[in-house]
Amino acid sequence: MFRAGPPSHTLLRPLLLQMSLLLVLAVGRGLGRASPAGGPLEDVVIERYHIPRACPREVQMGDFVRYHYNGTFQDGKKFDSSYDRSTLVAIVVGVGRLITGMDRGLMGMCVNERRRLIVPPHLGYGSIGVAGLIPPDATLYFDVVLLDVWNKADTVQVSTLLRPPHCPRMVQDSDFVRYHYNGTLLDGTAFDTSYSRNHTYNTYVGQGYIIPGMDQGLQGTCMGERRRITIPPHLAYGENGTGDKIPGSAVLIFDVHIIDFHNPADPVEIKTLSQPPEACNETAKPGDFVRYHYNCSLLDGTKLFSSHDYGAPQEATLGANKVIEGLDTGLQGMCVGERRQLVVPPHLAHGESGARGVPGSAVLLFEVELVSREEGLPEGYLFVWHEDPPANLFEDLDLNKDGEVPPEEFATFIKAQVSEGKGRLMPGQDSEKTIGDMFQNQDRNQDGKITMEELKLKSDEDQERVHEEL
Ligand SMILES: [Ca+2]
Ligand SMILES: [Ca+2]
Repeated sequence: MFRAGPPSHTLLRPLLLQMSLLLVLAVGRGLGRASPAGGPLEDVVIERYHIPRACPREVQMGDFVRYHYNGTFQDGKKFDSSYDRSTLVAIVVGVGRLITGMDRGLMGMCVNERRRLIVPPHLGYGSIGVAGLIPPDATLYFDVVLLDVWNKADTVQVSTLLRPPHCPRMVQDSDFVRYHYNGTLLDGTAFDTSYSRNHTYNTYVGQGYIIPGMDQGLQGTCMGERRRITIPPHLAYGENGTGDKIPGSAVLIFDVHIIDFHNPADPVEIKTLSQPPEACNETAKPGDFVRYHYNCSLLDGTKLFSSHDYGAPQEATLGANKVIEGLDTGLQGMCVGERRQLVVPPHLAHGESGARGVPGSAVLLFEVELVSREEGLPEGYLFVWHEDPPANLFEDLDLNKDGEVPPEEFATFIKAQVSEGKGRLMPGQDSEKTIGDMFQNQDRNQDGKITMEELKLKSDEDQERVHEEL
């Protein structure tokens, strides 16, 4: 019974409000003093018939509680029940908003504890009662179960369930975190879990995208950490609650597991694991054609891809937008034989939407080994001479001296240049295709043969273009 109950309790409320003055008088007369008849007044009788094994907190004066109760008379007849209204009582204890018997009877209670209270009339509705509901001088019997307790002064409580031994970095404001969680009320009722969706919860921290208690509670977590975050309602969903699972004025417990986090300003994190025994003069750079082995996983250890699954190294031309940006960056500057670990944030990997097998916004962990490196050509070039090109290039190309160069002559000549070590083709592409492309470039009228007038070195072309622009 309470004086200022929830709105659903409208019938009883006016009566109870009228009662309050009388009750104050009754209490003032009664407690610990002599009864009008001269004998001592009895106190509320408390029977704790179920005490939960763990009781991290007991109800104190001024705490906010949520509980269910059944109220009966001595003969067992029910006069009131929160169960009938399907709503827990949510109220402050010990400040005179409840009948004194209930204020006292709830003190020291644990969440999920069950009590029977016997409230004598002077701690209930006194010698007047409540018209039509409680007769005068009624002793009241309450069966109470406590489901929630918090205080306006409460802050977010954090307890570490598992902290990884290695924690080089902790979550801070503006980081983007992916985590799993189980959400329960204080009495253990589950209200939500990310595991059922088989998808992490992803959010920025400290930016107001989530409830304030969570924004605070995620601060300082490590990759892989498991943490319990207990949030009072004023830092969660307040008096109104949300949805049909989180009632008003409820304390929320989140057991979170941090999968990964990053900051949108993060670069690729590069760590050399081992260097080749011999000194390395030249390292991989944009344009180079490289072969590398790699293992790719998520930060929680989930394996995603490995070049070892294919039995051959991965191949790529660096700086050509062939691999994700973070990997491209991480391969640059490597010696052949070097091994590196790369931590690649999602904005340099597969972004918010992810890719096949890669969750959205996932940070990727690579272990790479550079197997080989072929010097790239300057941008836009398919073939370069190591020294000056032949003085009479067209004559050299025109093997049968008929004044024109068909594809066969062209290919024969270029291949000879390569095999004699005079020049080289762009690495990383089938040489027939490259030579075909070169021919197409030179056969400017597309008639299948190159003439003396058509033939032009790219370096000369570029030179001309510069002049034209000037
Ligand atoms: Ca010819
Ligand atoms: Ca032509």
